[in-house]
Amino acid sequence: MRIGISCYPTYGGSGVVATELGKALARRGHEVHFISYALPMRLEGFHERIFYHEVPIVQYPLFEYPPYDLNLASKIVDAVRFAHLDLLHVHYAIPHATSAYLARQILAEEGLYIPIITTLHGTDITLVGQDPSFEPVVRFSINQSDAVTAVSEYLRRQTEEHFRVRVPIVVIPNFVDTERFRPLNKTHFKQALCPNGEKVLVHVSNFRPLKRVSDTVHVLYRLLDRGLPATLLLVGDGPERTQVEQLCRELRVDGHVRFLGKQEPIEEILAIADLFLMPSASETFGLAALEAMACGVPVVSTNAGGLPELIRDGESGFLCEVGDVETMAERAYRILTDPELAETLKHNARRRAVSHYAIEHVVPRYEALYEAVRARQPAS
Ligand code: GMT
Repeated sequence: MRIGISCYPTYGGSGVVATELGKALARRGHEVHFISYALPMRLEGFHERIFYHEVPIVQYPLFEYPPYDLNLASKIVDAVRFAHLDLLHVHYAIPHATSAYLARQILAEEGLYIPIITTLHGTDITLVGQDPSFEPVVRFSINQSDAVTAVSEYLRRQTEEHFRVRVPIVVIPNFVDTERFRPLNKTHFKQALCPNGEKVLVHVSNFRPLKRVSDTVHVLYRLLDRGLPATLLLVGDGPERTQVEQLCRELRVDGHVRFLGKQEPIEEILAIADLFLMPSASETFGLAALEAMACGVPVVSTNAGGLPELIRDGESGFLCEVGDVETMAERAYRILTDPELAETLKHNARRRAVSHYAIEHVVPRYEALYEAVRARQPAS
């Protein structure tokens, strides 16, 4: 098949999922065309069946805000016409599903029908999508899609509750490359970062307020207070960065925190982690936690959104109430001071990632959906 994929190319789970899916589809013999305003972050290297169509962002004195959605729709039209795409798979509804719909309407005038599969990821439904300034457009674009998927049961329910959707929503969970993300021995790296045998806590996010990055610092503070030597590695960057740095200084734990910025490859960092922290206020799936689990790292997270679908409380990590840093710190302390418990959680985390979320189990579900959508496609 010739598949067009549109996604955000920046640091974020939906772009990661879209890119990893595209790469996997190409390995399985499909031709994949990424359509975005920049090269997706994980689209490194060269593959004979992967193509990239850059959407130009046209500046014009009248445009205080350049209309990216229209540039994207035009680029999709161009890719469908000249690369003869069979279908479009768009990730994150805003604006991708809407631009895809517009492109489909334009192409229909030429007698071409391009089916649209929309994958809902998170705040396109749970936060920004529900804002009245987006809501009617999001609902319309979802309803116009030929198929809609959600990354968790939680997200499916949220979409059905908040949007009057007419199309059935298929849950296809996120996935992980369990070969790339696997337990690795990086003793030298660990010794360099933690020369005194400190325990390593890792958090990865785009530092938006809903990620509650400050809570990781409060957890660290409590661990140090209980006399446990520990280092917190903060991976990623975003709007909360300055505030988190400030908190580290106020709590006098700045010497125990390393801001690593937007790092790839994350698996090298996860290889030295004793614990992964995800204190999010909302999370439809929690891809970063899944990548940690695949590396055999236990997770202490909140019980928000879709996280209980991913993490089994007491088996592959621990779930806590949002904002309850006391309990998070207590669970973290238990894991970091009880080698037997840590070993069990590590083993279970890796096993769950492999048995439920391995890329080779999940990608065929998208392929089956593509086939089903094409089978009911109107003749063009
Ligand atoms: O919706 C967002 O906040 C952004 C989105 C992204 O592009 O990173 O994240 C969502 O999609 C990820 C991939 O499916 C999920 O793993 C994240 O849980 C989800 N984020 C939220 O729900 C906050």
